[in-house]
Amino acid sequence: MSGLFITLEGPEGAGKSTNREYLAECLRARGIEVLLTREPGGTPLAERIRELLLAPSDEPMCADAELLLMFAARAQHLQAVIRPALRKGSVVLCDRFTDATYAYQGGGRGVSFERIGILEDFVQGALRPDLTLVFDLPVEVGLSRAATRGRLDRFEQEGRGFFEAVRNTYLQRAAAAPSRYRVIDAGQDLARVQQALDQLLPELLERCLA
Ligand code: Z5A
Repeated sequence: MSGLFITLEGPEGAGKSTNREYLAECLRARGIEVLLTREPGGTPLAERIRELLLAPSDEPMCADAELLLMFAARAQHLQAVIRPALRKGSVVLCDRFTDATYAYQGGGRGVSFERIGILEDFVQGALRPDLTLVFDLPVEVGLSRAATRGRLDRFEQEGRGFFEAVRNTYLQRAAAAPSRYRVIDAGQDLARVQQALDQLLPELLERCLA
């Protein structure tokens, strides 16, 4: 694979989507081919799985069903979108990936990390993100940003303890592998978050052009 695989992670309302667009513009302005995508989703089939995952329902979804649907969507996304783009040499900027599974299904729902790791190896083989940007912010700030959007999805209906566990899992994973993760303070105003991204750009460009 000759491209670069960058994932954007973080709890609810962290500004991943907003900053994904900003980063893409910065890279494209320097002539770099960028593919923007997201999980769960990124292909028509995976987007249908996303709808199943996010829609509130009277039938509670068990944790294993949720986990397997995440990886089913990911398998399709990898095969149809991510691997072909990386083979072409593009930079793939993906809004959430398997770190989200560790954070939400692992930290949030209590599925063992070992179990998630088995599916990660099965679905991804050796493929892991080259770089992961974790947009970190206090849970209450993220939830208040999300609340301005109206109707809450199935995850957004969870309680504060769930999101604290999600946030802590991201921070623990970042601390355990600092060469892959960069943690960005996403609780600041947007201009400051984007200044922090600007500071990361030289490293990103170096990796893109390597
Ligand atoms: N999920 C999972 O459980 N397991 C998995 O393996 C995967 C996902 C892959 C859908 O993800 C759900 O799937 C997600 C986890 C689960 N559920 N939750 N919760 P998603 O990424 O599509 O959903 P999301 O995290 O809810 O996205 P989001 O809330 O839209 O967050 P965001 O993309 O990080 O934020 P944003 O849309 O860029 O910004 C949110 C608002 O805040 C918006 O009005 C912005 O203008 C504003 N904003 C952004 N930055 C700032 C700053 N710095 N200051 C002030 N306001 C800001």
